[in-house]
Order: sequence, then structure tokens, then C-alpha cells
Amino acid sequence: MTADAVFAAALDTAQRTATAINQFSSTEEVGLDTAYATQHALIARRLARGERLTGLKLGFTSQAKAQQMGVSDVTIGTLTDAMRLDDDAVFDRRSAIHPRIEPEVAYLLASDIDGTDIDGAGSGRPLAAVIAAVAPALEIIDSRYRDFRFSLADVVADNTSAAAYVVGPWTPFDRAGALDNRAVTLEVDGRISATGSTAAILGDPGRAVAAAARLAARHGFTLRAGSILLAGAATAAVPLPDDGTVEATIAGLGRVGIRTRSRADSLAQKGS
Ligand code: OOG
Ligand code: MG
Repeated sequence: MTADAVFAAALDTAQRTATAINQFSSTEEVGLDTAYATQHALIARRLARGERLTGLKLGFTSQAKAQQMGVSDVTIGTLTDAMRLDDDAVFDRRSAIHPRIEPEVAYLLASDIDGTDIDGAGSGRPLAAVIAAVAPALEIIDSRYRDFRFSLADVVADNTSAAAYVVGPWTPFDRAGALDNRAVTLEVDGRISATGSTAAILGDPGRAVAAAARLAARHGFTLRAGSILLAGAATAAVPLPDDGTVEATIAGLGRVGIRTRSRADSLAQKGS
């Protein structure tokens, strides 16, 4: 087996058993191409078990995230239906290793996009031609690596720490207005734990679409009509509470929430 297949298997087991593993880079010299090959092999394993692709996610599009994790390049990762939760649904804390949560802007793609498609990245289709709707979203990230520490190649191989996501109500893109400076609030158990602005996301989260198109073309991903793109968190991530509630609000777009449970009895009593 090649290094990417071996490591994809290890990352897959780490996620399924909620057990942290050593960083890929602790034993190998890993380049970005091998890291993306590993991520593709990891997702291929999940698809072989019946999961379906639902979209893509960008990472480290804000300074807040780049500084928190010490990674400064924008990354791209994969979302599947097994990661998707309904608004205000319960996330079983026991399925994760050391989960964190962060507020996101979600885009719903109106058409397939390729690397040269977007305004500013080639032929110049306006955003409104490729984006159907926008929504507030939450992402749960859970590095499969010990101590939530990684190099750029490590985190790319680990599907950029993707664990779960929840999307709030969609607003049609043409009615959402400018999204370049909206207040973002993250609340844990009713208390504000992070605040920021959508401006933190590449200056304007709309730029995430062109960035995703470029990264997708370079690293073998496709942006499909009807799929979701998470633009990357505007604030640093915070620890996911064991038994609690988390809510993200984006001014003018609304709110989205999640509940967490860490014990079998609390899942049975309060679940669904
Ligand atoms: C990697 C995921 C980064 C974002 O929104 O910037 C990310 C991590 O921080 O573990 O999802
Ligand atoms: Mg994220």
C-alpha cells in the first residue's frame, strides 16, 4: 500500500473509534500532494460505506483561525451526509475526540463551478450566477491528531478536521445583500464566547467561492450544483460543551444551533 492509503486507513479508524493518533508528519516527510491524496483516499473509504458527498469546506480563511492553529495557507476539505446535522439537532459528544465548534457562512451552489469560472479568477461569472443562497452555519471540528496539533499537510490529510456541520435557514443570494461586514456571534450555553465579522473571511466571504474554485481545480475536487461550501470560520474555534447548546448568529442572516450530549441516559431522555 502507498503512504496515502496507509495513512487514510489510520485516520479513518481514528475517527470511527474517537481515538487520537500521532501526526502523519511525525514519521514521514509529507508534501501537500500526498496530503490531498490521503484526504481523497479517506473520503473514498467513507463513500464505499455508503456516504454521499454534500459539499466542500475551506479552512484558515481568517487570521483568527490561522493564528489559533499556526497554519497560514487556505485549505479545502470534503463534507458528506454523515457529517450533516439538522438545525438544533443533538450531537453525540462521545463520537468525537476533542471537538471544537466555530461559526461559518454556508453557500449553496446554483451551478457547477470550475477553476476559471468565478469573478476575479478568469472568465468572470458574477457570484450571483453561481450562488443560489447563503445561510449561517456551525462546524464541529475534531482533529484526529493528538493534542489537536498538526502541520498543514497533517490537517489536509485529516480532511481539515471536519467532523459535523449544521446549516441554518437559507436566504436567496440576491436578497441577502452585501455580506462583506456582518457581525458574527458564537454563544455557548447562552453566553457569548466569540464574536467577529464576516470581513475576517478573506475580507469578504464571497472571495471564498473563487478561492474554493482555485483550490478545487488544483487538488482534484469538484464544486457541484446543489452542494454546500463552508467559507471558513470568522472567529477562533471554541471547545464544544459536553452537555449544552451552541448557537451562531450572523447579522441579517439569522441563527443556527446545535445541542450536545455526552451520556447515554441524557441522549435517550433529551435526544432527537
Ligand atoms: C482545521 C479546520 C479549519 C476553518 O474554518 O478555518 C476550518 C482546524 O482548525 O482544525 O475549518
Ligand atoms: Mg471551519
